[in-house]
Amino acid sequence: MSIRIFATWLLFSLGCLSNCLADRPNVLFIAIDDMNDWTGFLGGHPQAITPNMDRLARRSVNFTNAHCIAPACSPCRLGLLYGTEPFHSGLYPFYDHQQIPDSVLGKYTSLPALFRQQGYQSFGAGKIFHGSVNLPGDWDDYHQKNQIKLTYAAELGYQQGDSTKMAFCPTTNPLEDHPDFQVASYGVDVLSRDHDQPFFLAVGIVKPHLAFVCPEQFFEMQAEQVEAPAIEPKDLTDVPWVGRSMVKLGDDHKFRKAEAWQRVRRSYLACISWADYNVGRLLDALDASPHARNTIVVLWSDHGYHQGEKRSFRKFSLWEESTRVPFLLMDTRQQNVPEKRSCDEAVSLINIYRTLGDLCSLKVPQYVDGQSLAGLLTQPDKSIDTPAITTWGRGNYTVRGDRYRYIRYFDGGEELYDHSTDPNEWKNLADDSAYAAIKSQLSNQLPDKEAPLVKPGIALWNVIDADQPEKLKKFKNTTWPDWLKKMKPKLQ
Ligand SMILES: [Ca+2]
Ligand SMILES: [Ca+2]
Repeated sequence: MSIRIFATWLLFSLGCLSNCLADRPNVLFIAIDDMNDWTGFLGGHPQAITPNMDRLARRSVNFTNAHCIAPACSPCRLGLLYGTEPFHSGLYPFYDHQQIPDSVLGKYTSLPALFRQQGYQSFGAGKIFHGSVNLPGDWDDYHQKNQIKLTYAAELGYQQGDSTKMAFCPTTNPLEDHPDFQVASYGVDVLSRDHDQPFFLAVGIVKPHLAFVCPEQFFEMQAEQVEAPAIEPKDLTDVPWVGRSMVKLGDDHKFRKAEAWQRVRRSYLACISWADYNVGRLLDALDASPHARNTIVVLWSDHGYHQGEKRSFRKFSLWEESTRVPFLLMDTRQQNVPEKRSCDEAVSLINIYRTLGDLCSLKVPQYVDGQSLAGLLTQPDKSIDTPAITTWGRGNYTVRGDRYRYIRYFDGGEELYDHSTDPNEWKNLADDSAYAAIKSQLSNQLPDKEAPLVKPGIALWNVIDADQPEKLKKFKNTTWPDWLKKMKPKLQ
């Protein structure tokens, strides 16, 4: 190639590259921590106050039957950000991002790294991975949080001793002292600037994660009396052992004893409104920015949350309360789209990686699980082929379809629920022969090969799974009546 032809080719290529980049949308990626369906747009609690997320939902495809990859921060985020199911990667338990061996990380490309490698600038703030760390290759810029001590007004809520984690009350600090405010401010700053390259901006909001504390004005918004979710006291009698071992009976017992459930739930709703406020600041900044018509917005929570259902608190289980998550996808390049587009098909967060890759014309590595949901932005009733599987420890899985949930534990224990007649998952139909065909159709979607744990020794402290079957021994010779007798004080 002569120098002149090469120069012409180079100019042409650079011109094409800059044009192609200029056409690519930016991404605002909003991760919320531990937020279940207690939002206005999902209707999981009648007193949820989330005007900002609701307005985003009106302009988005609202996935009303979306489920997490794993019901815990770390494995769900690793699955989503590396695009790999735990049963393919072996990343079942909790790993802080920097704990993962290089031999594993080398096989995968993180979502921010994917964007960086293909012409984007990547900006991150707050909890994106588990453990706010900045690994080489992920971010052009990552906001380091400024830890300011928060003061709790425990007398206006509930606190277990002087625990900084088990606190459910307002703070007395100004808004600016709270990490989520600072993280959103960083996002506002990035959105408000002009950029030479398209950007991938990830903002990780930590509330409503424990402690359930936030500025007092968000408590004042909530009614004093908060409705309890529907709870069946004998719900656990038809749940197999492994499932029962996932229940946080101790928390339920403490909250009952202290008559604190009401204050716990009210604090959770307040923290969701606080998260919503910070989402609103990001949306306002985007609307006022030069990027208002060329940005994809995706909002998701890493898993759901029990608030007393199945006598449990927190996540760490395979039932609807733990797996169902808010998931919104908006493309601001679309104008005059109908409001309230919703997709009711069961869908997993595993699909976010391929979806963003597709919308931003990125080359996605072949290993990545899931499918692109980009087509749903124009056809929300398009079918989704990939099953919504949630993994909790090696060997414990649930698959959610449009009507049924099927659970299978590592030791063969099973549950089956029909959401058309039993939205609370109270009646386990797994042993009913009338449902045998449905059960086998759902169980066929579960993985038949499971990757070994990435790092033996790091296991799930509170989950009995195929890598720690010895934990089940302590239950093996216990009959249900024995267990009930032992647990009776806690089950009152
Ligand atoms: Ca979480
Ligand atoms: Ca039950």
